[in-house]
Amino acid sequence: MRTASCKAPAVSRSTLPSPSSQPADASPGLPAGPTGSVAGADAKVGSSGPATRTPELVVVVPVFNEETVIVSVLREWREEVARVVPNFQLLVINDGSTDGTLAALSQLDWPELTVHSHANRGHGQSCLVGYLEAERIGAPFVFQIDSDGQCDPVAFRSVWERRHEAPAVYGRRITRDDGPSRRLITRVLRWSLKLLRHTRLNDTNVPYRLYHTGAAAAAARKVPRTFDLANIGLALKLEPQGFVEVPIHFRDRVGGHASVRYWGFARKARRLFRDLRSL
Ligand SMILES: Nc1nc2c(ncn2[C@@H]2O[C@H](COP(=O)(O)OP(=O)(O)OP(=O)(O)O)[C@@H](O)[C@H]2O)c(=O)[nH]1
Ligand SMILES: [Mg+2]
Repeated sequence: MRTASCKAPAVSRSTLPSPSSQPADASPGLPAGPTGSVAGADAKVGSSGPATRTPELVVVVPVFNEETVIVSVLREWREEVARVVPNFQLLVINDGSTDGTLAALSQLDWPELTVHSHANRGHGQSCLVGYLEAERIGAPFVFQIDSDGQCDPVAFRSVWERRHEAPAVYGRRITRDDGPSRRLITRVLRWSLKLLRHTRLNDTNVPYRLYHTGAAAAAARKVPRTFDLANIGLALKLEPQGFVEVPIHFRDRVGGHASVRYWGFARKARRLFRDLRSL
């Protein structure tokens, strides 16, 4: 993996092998360097501002073709996180975007912004890459959000304040603007996983999750590389260590396109239940 601070040249293409060239059960992360961690001499943050110290928090933001919203989403999150955690890093995982996402990112000259680019591997696996990178950076906490504007920074503080109660603090989408079909999907997923996996988690796929980095990275290594909705696999792996749920509001998408529509959900669900057998 190569990770570059977001200054010209803003981002570098990952030299990772494509997902299909990795063993099926390989860990989701990056090719091990001599130390078994992420390779990359350029994996540093900017030379000024809070990010020159090891950040206390890495905010992982997977992005795929969100050129219309990515800058505004990062801007609002940067403002809010800075109010709560002065020393943080924004880690954007550009998951093979083919639109102007990368160009939009390259215009941002923020010392706390780092962009990692790799060939498309999907949302969940991109998140796992972010957790492992947070571990390499040495940040004790890692927080993941989506890049489509659905995650409202207003609840961040209440999540952060619970960080010492458990290795995992999840937002739980209590109110949401993204329509009845999305609410139904979350409900069906919740009850299916309760029945099949006996989970007590209520929102296993929520993109609003704060982890103790060491715990998240260790669990990430155990989630197979082929696991599609890998954030769900990670949450289930971590559950025995305890978790906290904090009610949040979930907004509607502010631009771009939903990746999964109509029968795509049935396909995703089938894949999930197949993947769960490998967990
Ligand atoms: N769809 C998709 N999203 C990805 C991928 N990699 C990273 N992402 C990001 O993951 C987030 C979630 O994707 P969405 O398509 O919004 O999925 P969703 O939230 O279930 O769908 P909506 O409810 O329509 O927003 C977005 O911020 C994407 O930019 C990928 O390979 N596919
Ligand atoms: Mg979304």
